[in-house]
Order: sequence, then structure tokens, then C-alpha cells
Amino acid sequence: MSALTTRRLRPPRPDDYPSRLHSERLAARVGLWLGAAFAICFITGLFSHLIQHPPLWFGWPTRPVWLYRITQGLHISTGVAAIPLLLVKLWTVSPRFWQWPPITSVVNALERLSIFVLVGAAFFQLISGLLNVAEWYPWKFFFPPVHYAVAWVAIGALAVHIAVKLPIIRRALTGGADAEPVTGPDMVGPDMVGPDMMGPDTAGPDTRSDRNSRSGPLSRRGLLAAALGSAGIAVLATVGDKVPALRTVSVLAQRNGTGPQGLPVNRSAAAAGVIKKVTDPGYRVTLVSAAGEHSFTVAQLRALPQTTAVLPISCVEGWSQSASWTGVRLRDLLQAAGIQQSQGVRMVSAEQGTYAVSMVTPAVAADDLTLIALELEGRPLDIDHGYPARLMAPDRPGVMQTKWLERIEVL
Ligand SMILES: Nc1nc2c(c(=O)[nH]1)N[C@H]1C(S)=C(S)[C@@H](COP(=O)(O)O)O[C@H]1N2
Ligand SMILES: [Mo]
Repeated sequence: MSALTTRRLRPPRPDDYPSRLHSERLAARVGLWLGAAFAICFITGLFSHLIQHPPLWFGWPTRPVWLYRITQGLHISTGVAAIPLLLVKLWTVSPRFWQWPPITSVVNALERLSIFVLVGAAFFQLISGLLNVAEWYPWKFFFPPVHYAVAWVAIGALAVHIAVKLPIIRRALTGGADAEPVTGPDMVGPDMVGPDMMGPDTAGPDTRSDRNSRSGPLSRRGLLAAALGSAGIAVLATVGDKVPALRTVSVLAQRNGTGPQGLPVNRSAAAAGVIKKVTDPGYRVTLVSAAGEHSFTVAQLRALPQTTAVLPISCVEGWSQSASWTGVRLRDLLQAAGIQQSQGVRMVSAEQGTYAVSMVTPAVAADDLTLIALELEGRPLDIDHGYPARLMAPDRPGVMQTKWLERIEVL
């Protein structure tokens, strides 16, 4: 029998993973950062979902106008940071994946199942999110609802994982478990007693795991620093599409300030198939309400009182950029048509498709910064930015800033 077969046939022992980097303490430390990244990513993602599908109890403020820019920037950046952290965390605890026997008890089976779900959901979220930012969709499903549903699976499995591991996390983070390999007692069962359970004398520098340990050139502190460093580099490499000052170092950022009128474009007029329609001299923006229909030519919209506001486009995909927009206040337009109150306004684009419609809540409709924008940086909107008219409202996901407005339906 070859040495390899022999190795395979017997249960792995802690000695098979001599690196001290497979320690509970390191796993807990990296886990702490990873958990924080996941928590921020989940909460900011939840906000983004609620803003786009608001239940009756939910109201997102319109000030500060950059709040969503921050929350969604955090959502993408914590997701990016989580990728190297997750990989290091998995490597650190990897000896436990080859536990022998594979299942030791019902509790152990449940715990392993929850970790399987957690790792699967975490990978799914991070990879699908990253590909969505890159606008590459090698799948058939519609990304937002699936990403949202799996977020609950991930966060639920994470809560179970933290609850189950709480004693180990506490032990690892309060010291004393320094020399404890992740293949230690909690993995094999209560019958195997680890150094920290046998008293301080065996937990000293002379324990089994210490004597056999080979950490190579890296210390545990070094690996933690490398994990955090990689997370930081990953964020720096992608954050430039949110933070203009970091554009030059952000070599992997998707939308880096390039586009007509200095502002990126997610979907061009050509891609949306609206060029012919919106450049037609007969193009009108029609206000529809219980009082009837009222059509405006572009010239008529320009003749109404104009308001200028500096508002960011804050794309759900993470890029954001502030710009100066000029146009008619939605509030003024509604008033001009004799509409005092609404239960919401539907913004309908000349485009057909998924992003052709967005809802404006009564609070947003009444806001004095909610514009039917006609100009960007003092010039008529580029056709790719929604010429002749688009919605620009404060503190709102980019996907809801409907371009090429054709109908404004007051409910
Ligand atoms: N009709 C329509 N409006 C739209 C979109 C679209 O595809 N169709 N894309 C939205 C998205 S996802 C974003 S981020 C912003 C981008 O605006 P910009 O192209 O002017 O920068 O427009 C939004 N408005
Ligand atoms: Mo977007």
C-alpha cells in the first residue's frame, strides 16, 4: 500500500496541519472582520431593497442627498472586502472540513450542514454581486430578487454559526487559546481534551501543537495583516468609481467618470432603443392624472421656472457621481396642472423594459429637490443621460432616476 493510500485511510490528525496558522484565534479574528463586513453588507443591502420596494412602514429620507450614495458604496465595498477575508477564513479552518469521522453526532451534523449552507450562500452572494457590478450575467435568473433572497439564507446561517461557535469565539478572542489548533477538541468531540481544558501548565509554549508547529515565514499576526491588507487593496482597487480622489489608484473600478458630459452611463439611448422616439420633434412629456392629460413640449418645460440642484447618481452597482442638474420641480409641474395631492407618481420612460418605470412616493414628489431634469452641468441632457427629460430626485438609487421620461402618471 502506498503512503498516499495509508494517509487517506486513517482519520486526519492535528499533526497533518502543522501550521500554527490553522488556529482558533486566527479563525476568530478573521471571522470578526468577515462578520462585520457581512453585517454592514446585509444591512445596507436591506436598505437598498426597501427603498426600491417600500413597504408601508418604510420611509427613506431625502436628506442628506448623498445618504444612499454612502450606504450603497458601503454595500459594494464591504462585499469586495469580504472576498479575500472569506478565502483566508476558509483556509484557516480548512482542517475541520476533513474531520474524521465526517459526522460525530446529530448536533455536529447540523452544525456542518449550517456551515455548508453558509459557505454556499456566502460564495453565491459575493460572486453574483461581483459579476453584477461587472454587468456580466452568465445566469438565467433576474439578479435582484435572487440576491435578496440568498442574503437572508446567508445571514441566517451566519447567525446560527456565530451562536454555535460562541464559546470558541469567546475563548479565542480572550486569549489562552493561542496554541489551540482548529482541529482541537470542539471538533472531535468532548472525549478529546484539548490543552486549554487541561489547565495552564499544558497550555504553555510546550504543548503538542506548538512543538510540531511550522508556521513558515508567516506569523498569525502576519496572516491576519495580509488578509486585512488584501481586503483593503481590493477596496482601493474598486472604490474609485465612488470616490473621485481615488480614481488613479482604482485600476479595477467599473465606471470611472468617463461618459458624455463627464458622467458615466449605465444604459445608452441606443441600447434602450429610444433614439428615434426622443429626437422626434413631436416628442411630448405627458402628465396624466385624475384631472386628465396634459402634454408638454420640451420648449414648454424649459419655459417653466427652473431649479438647479447638485445631486448624485448613486447606482445600485456601486458607482456614484455628483452633478449639477437643472429642470422643473416635479412639485411645480403638478401644481401647474392643478394637482395638490397624490398617492404617488409613476415615472414612465419612452423605453420598454425592466427599468422603464419607477415609483415616486408622495414625500419625494413634494420635495423641492425632485426635478424633471432637462440640463446637466448647464447644458441640455446628453441623449444617453435621458434627453429630453429625466427624473432626478435626492437620495435615490440610480436605477430609479428614470431617463427619457414620456409619461408622468399621478396616482
Ligand atoms: N429609462 C431608463 N432609465 C434609467 C436606466 C435605464 O436603463 N433606463 N438606468 C438607470 C440606472 S441603473 C442608473 S445608475 C442611472 C444612470 O444615469 P446616467 O446614465 O445618466 O448616469 O439611470 C437610470 N435610469
Ligand atoms: Mo444603476
